[in-house]
Amino acid sequence: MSGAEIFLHALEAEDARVVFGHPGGAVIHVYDEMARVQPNFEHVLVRHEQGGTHAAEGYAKATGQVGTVLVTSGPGATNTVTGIADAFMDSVPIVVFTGQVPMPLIGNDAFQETDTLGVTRSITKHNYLVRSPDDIPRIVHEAYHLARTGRPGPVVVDLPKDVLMAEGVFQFDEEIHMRGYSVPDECDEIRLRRAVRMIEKSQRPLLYVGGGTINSNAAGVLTEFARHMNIPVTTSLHGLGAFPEDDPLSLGMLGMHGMWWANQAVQHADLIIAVGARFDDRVTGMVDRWAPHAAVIHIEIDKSCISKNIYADLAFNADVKAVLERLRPLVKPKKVKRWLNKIQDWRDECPLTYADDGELRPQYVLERLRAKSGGDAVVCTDVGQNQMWAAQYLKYTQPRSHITSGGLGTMGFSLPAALGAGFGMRAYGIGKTVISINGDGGFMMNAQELAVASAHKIPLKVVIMNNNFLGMVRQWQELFHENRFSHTDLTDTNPDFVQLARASRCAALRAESPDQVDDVIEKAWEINDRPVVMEFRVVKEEMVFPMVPAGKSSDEMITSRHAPETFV
Ligand SMILES: Cc1ncc(C[n+]2csc(CCOP(=O)(O)OP(=O)(O)O)c2C)c(N)n1
Repeated sequence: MSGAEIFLHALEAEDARVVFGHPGGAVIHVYDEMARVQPNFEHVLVRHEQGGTHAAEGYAKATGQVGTVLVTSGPGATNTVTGIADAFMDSVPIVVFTGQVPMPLIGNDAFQETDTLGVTRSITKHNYLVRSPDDIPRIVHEAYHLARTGRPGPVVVDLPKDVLMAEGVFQFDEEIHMRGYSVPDECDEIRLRRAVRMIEKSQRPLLYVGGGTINSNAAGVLTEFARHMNIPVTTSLHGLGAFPEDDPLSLGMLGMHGMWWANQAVQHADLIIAVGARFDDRVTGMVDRWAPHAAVIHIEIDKSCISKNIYADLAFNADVKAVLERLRPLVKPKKVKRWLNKIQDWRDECPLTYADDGELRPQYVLERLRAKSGGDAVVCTDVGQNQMWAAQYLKYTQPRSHITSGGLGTMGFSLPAALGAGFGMRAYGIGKTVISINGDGGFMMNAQELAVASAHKIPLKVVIMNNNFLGMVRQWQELFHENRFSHTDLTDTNPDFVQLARASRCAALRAESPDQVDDVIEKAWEINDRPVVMEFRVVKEEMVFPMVPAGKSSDEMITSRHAPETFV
């Protein structure tokens, strides 16, 4: 059979239920075989390859399975680069198959030739150039294995056109033989005993939980561990949902736009147990002054993250779930009433607030969305203010219920990610509503994928927080650039979002004042045969607070635009 047909069978062997793709010359034989063979996966024709990669990310994050992308060579491949980089930063398991010019033409500046391996080398866990059709099953199998194991991430497989056309045999070997790749498991008795001593000694312990906990499917074990130990939990942006935010031990998110009390807890803790987290600069602010009194235990699958930003006094380079399961029976509950009381005082001192003055504010919209969904939803957020408010005001109680672009901060992520999550819900029979939260700027960056959602009747609830500004940049311009709003005002250039949505065959609703919000949400929840876009015309000048200004430390948070001049 042809390399193209072998490739389709290799995808079936990986149980790739949904493939987000876009055809072109280099992969035309694969698309031809798809029409002929009718493989048992669903191919979704995205309208831009970047959308395809984010859709694969959303699918992967919502289901815990590997996402799959198929594109042509040259521009098809380069259009995936942002999504690949995004998946690399955020540890999302996706495999991207790129067409390539025929092998004899590689290096000739052939039509639609790009050095895809070169371009993606630094943003993939691994990448392959396939040289023979017989190698396809092994390489595809390795690619999925690499993407999902250890610290998950993207893998690229470059498929030259002549390899897809050549004849070969489909031979599938379940076993993986890869030299030089293994998943670390540094969790020995000595480390465990040291961890127990450090936990016993501490009086102000804090769990700092990141997305690695969700990747490791360890949210349940972590929750049980924290409750058993009576240790408060703060999460990074990607850790949201790893620990239920309605639990009294939950402090919510920490970091730049985290909860004031969570950052206070960090600054006063005497022990930080970092679980599947990487001490990103949005978490730590100025590293020299972060958690000055705390010893650090770091549980992390990626060795390169250990002691990179924050020194770990004790490290487990191992799977989060495995370590927590072994540690749990060795530790006794902590008596930390004074510590918990102190945190409660901080909560009371500086709660999250916004003005209640009759204007339509994004925080109110999010509170009403939360009331409607009851937390039983998968929420995909974009980048900017909408992302931070959604992290603050939608309370997450389940793993895989919050999906965002954290590391790369990719505007245009939310809508295609939600599309992928929607397909994931369908493929795995998960009955959750998928909500996509967007700013008006970011929405325009991948708005073309609305048509795909409506074509497939994916009932996304798409929210546009329209402040007619690139809001987060506007916020920085107001705070740090003396109100010079250079190229951030979109008032006269935004489209009519309701018309745009209707032109894409979606339902569309708009609210312009707080009293219209519930009505719009109610109506949106009644529509389940297509996507529905809700435009909320919110005030322009709202800012996200609290905030650690860039380069400041976690105890220098500002809480309003009139707050101390610490940041000037
Ligand atoms: C692809 C990309 N380009 C630029 C930026 C820089 N950036 C970060 S937030 C932001 C403004 C986002 O505006 P909008 O989408 O309207 O959301 P809001 O902040 O108003 O919620 C920009 C331009 C980015 N993160 N990603």
